[in-house]
Amino acid sequence: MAMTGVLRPGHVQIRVLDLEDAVRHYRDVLGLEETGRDASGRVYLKAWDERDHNSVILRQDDRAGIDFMAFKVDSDATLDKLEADLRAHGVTTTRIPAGELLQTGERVRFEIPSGHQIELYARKTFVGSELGQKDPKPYMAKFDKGIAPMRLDHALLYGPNVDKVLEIFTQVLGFHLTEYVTLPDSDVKGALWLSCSNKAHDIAFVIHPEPGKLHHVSFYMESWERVLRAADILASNDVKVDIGPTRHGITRGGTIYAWDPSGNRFETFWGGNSSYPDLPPIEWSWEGLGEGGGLDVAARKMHETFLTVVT
Ligand code: M3P
Ligand code: FE
Repeated sequence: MAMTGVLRPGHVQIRVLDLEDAVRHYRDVLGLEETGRDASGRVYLKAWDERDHNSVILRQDDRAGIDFMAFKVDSDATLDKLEADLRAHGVTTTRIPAGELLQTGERVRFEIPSGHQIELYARKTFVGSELGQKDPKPYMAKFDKGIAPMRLDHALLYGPNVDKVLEIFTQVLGFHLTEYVTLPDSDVKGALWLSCSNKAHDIAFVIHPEPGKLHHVSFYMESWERVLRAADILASNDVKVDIGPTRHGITRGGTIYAWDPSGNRFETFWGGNSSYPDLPPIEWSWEGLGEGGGLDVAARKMHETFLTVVT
């Protein structure tokens, strides 16, 4: 598949209650690399297999949650075109100047009907991975520091108007719907998994009365074995685990959900289906999500925290 338009999740800005506690978590327990700090005090990090300067930005605030999630697009021309397409669809956009985030070009920011701030950008400084671009080794011992995911993978966001969000992502931004859950006794799609790539999902939504909420930010693990190793690291650092290790029926990915020190949920995720835009999406019923193992294949039940604990 030729990848054009929107390429991948590029960065998330996460609000944390105590910056240095959060840095200890994201850098030392999760094992991301700190790549910078800016004048406003925000901390920038990236995972070992990412080549652009940053993918996670931590901002201290008195309220946890997500400020915005951004997607990298393939060119400045695509950025201009998608901005025009969003406006034609009735979405208000604003331009944030290059450099407002370290090593990151101009961003187009817009609010989607679920109350989340989404951004598109075309440029971020290529810093490379420590493995290099020529004849790279597969592995470095230092990648064993912490959980050490390969990359930022996706986020699951909670908010209202999921039907309108589906329209924007599929009709304007070129995503395809990979899986969805219908609400009890209805055809209404209450949860969506959306991909701009060949992955099982790059962003997902669950319907929720309060706008702009974060369910989790997900990091991609190299193997199921590394997810199990993550469970040991979480336990030895007294990190509170929500669910797992188990497998999601939806996406078929291996998973652990756990909480950062501010109560933001994160996921260590491995595997998952491939997706293609020509394939019809997989449908899950509400019972399928719970007892059918959509959420948790091993426990085959709905976990109350899945629907109620968000930041
Ligand atoms: C995911 C996710 C669920 C399946 C989820 C798959 C929640 O990767 O978004 O956590 O049923
Ligand atoms: Fe996830």
